Amino acid sequence: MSPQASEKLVNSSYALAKERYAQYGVDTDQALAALAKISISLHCWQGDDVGGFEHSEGSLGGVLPTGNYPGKARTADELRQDLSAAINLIPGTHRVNLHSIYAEYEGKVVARNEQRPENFARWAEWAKANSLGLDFNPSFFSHPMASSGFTLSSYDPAVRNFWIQHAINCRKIGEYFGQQLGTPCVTNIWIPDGFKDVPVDRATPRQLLKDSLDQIMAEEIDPKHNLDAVEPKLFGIGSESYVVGSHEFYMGYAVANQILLCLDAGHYHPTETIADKLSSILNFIPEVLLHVSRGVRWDSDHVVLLNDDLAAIAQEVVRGGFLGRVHIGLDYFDATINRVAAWTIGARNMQRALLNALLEPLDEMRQIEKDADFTARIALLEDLKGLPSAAVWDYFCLQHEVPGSMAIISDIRAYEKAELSKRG
Ligand code: RNT
Ligand code: ZN
Repeated sequence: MSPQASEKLVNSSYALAKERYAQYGVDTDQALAALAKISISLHCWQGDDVGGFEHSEGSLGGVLPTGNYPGKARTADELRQDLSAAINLIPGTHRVNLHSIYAEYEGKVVARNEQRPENFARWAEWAKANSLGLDFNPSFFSHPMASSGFTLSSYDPAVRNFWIQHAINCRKIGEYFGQQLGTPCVTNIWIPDGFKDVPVDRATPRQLLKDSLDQIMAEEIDPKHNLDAVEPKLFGIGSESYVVGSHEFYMGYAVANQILLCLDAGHYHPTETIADKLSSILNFIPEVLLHVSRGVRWDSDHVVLLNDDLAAIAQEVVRGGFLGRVHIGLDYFDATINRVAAWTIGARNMQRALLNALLEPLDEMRQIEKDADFTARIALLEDLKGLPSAAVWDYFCLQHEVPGSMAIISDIRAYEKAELSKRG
């Protein structure tokens, strides 16, 4: 089909869809305007399987990328180029989420606990030039000082202090990103600390972690520039029996200190969803960070699908009126498929889930529930699933000058041929 014919089809399909939604009292133009305001934070680590550019020794702390699809980014320039390729296929304005292992040292190696904003100046420049926001993460892995499996909760004060200093520096780097880009950087702390087997003392490591966090957070930083988040986990590979930074631990810490809690969709029991947590937690803390991901059995990090779990997350954010208080980030790493496609498909799925939620006749749904008419509620909710949201999505892509639906794959293949296939 020619581009003109395809554009015509998108326009006429949208006109029909607009009428269908109007029957339910939903204004599709309004939904699209709301969707255009939502930024997704793209996790840079999908581009090189959480490798980073320090090439220092040490395990990933249970984070386990698998696969060997060719073409992964080997340098910061390649990673930025790949990120740009994905961003060009994602409608709207977005953000990039960095880890401290993606610093650029320009030849002279800087210790992990001595990083400074200048080591990220090229990232900030690039983000500014491309109108992107930046988010950040201290990296408590891939380093000899993390080889015991413990960092901020280590019994060894030298190890603890090393990582405390690292996190203090990272908050300053977050502040710098916020100042440079005029949008607050969310700096998120996740540590791998935990025991493979049943521990004797569950209390001391948590007391040590609390004390470390208190030292890290001691300096006040203007929330206009940097926002702090902490990320819990139920279990990891190598920490099956006990994780120091559990959900209760960090929820308590976030509430007590009025910082952000990071909810990673892959960090809970298989039947426990993060969607249900938002409306509870947001009574007690101002904002939340999401790590949208997909757990499959013991792995927490598959590419996000447009499935019921994702729909529920988007519905909770939209129905609860929480769009202004929830920072949406992605967190997964699949090395068995084209990495630009992994970013693009996951981010677009997040947007499609949000669009579906924005296309709901919320007032009517609320009234039905208030009236306790649960029969009408199930009937309406099931009915909505068949409405033509794909036509609205394609129109959104057209508005933002990116390919709609399956059309992304030809751009991804072209980029693979021109760029990724040349990498050794
Ligand atoms: C690990 C956490 C964490 C990491 C990234 C690399 O279980 O989800 O967010 O995935 O920081
Ligand atoms: Zn995460």
